[in-house]
Amino acid sequence: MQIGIVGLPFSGKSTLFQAITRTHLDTAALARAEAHHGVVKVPDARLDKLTQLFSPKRTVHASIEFVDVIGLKKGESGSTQFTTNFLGNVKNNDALVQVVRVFANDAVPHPDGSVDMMRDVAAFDTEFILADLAMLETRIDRLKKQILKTPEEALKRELPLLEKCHHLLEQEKPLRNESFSKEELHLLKTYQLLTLKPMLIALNLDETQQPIAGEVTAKVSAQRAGHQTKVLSFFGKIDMEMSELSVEEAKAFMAEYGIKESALDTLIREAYLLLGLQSFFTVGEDECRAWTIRKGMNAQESAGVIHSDFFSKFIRAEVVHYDHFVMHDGSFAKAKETGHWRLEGKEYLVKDGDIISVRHS
Ligand SMILES: Nc1nc2c(ncn2[C@@H]2O[C@H](COP(=O)(O)OP(=O)(O)O)[C@@H](O)[C@H]2O)c(=O)[nH]1
Ligand SMILES: [Mg+2]
Repeated sequence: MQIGIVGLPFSGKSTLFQAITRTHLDTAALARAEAHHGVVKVPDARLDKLTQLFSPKRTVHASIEFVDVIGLKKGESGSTQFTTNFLGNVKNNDALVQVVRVFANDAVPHPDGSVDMMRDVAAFDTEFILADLAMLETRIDRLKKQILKTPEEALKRELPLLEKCHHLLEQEKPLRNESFSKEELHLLKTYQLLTLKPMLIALNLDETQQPIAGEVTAKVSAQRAGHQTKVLSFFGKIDMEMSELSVEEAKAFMAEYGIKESALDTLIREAYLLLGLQSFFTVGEDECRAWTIRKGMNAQESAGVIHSDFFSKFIRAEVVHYDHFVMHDGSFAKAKETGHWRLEGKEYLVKDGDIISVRHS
């Protein structure tokens, strides 16, 4: 799972990236025209408890990869240009965090001349919608020609779906806020549509803007939040400074500024849950581990996340939910007696917190 951090130049992408990955990029690294990648551990109290119960040799947290997406440039007209190169970089991500500048900083001029969060949020939707429309038009044309030659069922099913998407986009509706069936989503997967990617709009505020944080977030939410669009705010500069402190220092720092949760925690939590990700666990004396899947993934698909062989050779999954397991003092036998330990087939929809053991051939 990879989450791309996108946003206009000087919105605070690299600042956020450094805060959540707890890395420090020097001036030279920041200036280089390459994307920065960082793997972030997802904090999970349940995994800590399982580790306590099993005392395994190692514990592996779920992780998400964050990428500081680069390539957004200033065009000849002066305004920001969403090049094919940039859009290509965006495509590789499963979800997006869009950093939007709210902070004022005269030393760092906004590329479009003024700070205007609504304009910047709208700009991304518009550009992504246009890119998706252009791609769909090419595909629809090609598909129609193909159908004339070989009227296959699969092609016939795909055409109305692409036309439905095209119609929504023409009405300026990003696809991530619409509902699609599982089959439709599967068909759409190959197209890597930009507006279908879940998006977390992260408003970057200055510490002096704390009093307006709620108001600003609500304003953007009212206009933009949707099925798979979430809005939150953070304090880029403070959060980066905080990520460089020890745990005790960070606590004191947060108390001083009245911050309840760091950007690191808020963002990882929100990105993970709100962008449709969830965890299941595998447990044992060797390893306790949290695995990341998308909501709606079935047992076979989830097994495939552990190992591709587990997908192809899947027979059944032994499942007990974390809550039930803990309720039975971490005993599989007791969970079995009460029917909380079950054997599930391929199609079983894995739940957040399921403890799974895969039976395979
Ligand atoms: N005052 C203030 N400056 C910030 C904040 N976040 C980022 N900056 C500054 O804005 C500039 C651009 O930030 P950077 O993270 O490199 O932006 P990027 O181009 O989106 O990666 C840097 O000089 C940051 O120090 C913030 O919350 N407040
Ligand atoms: Mg940057």
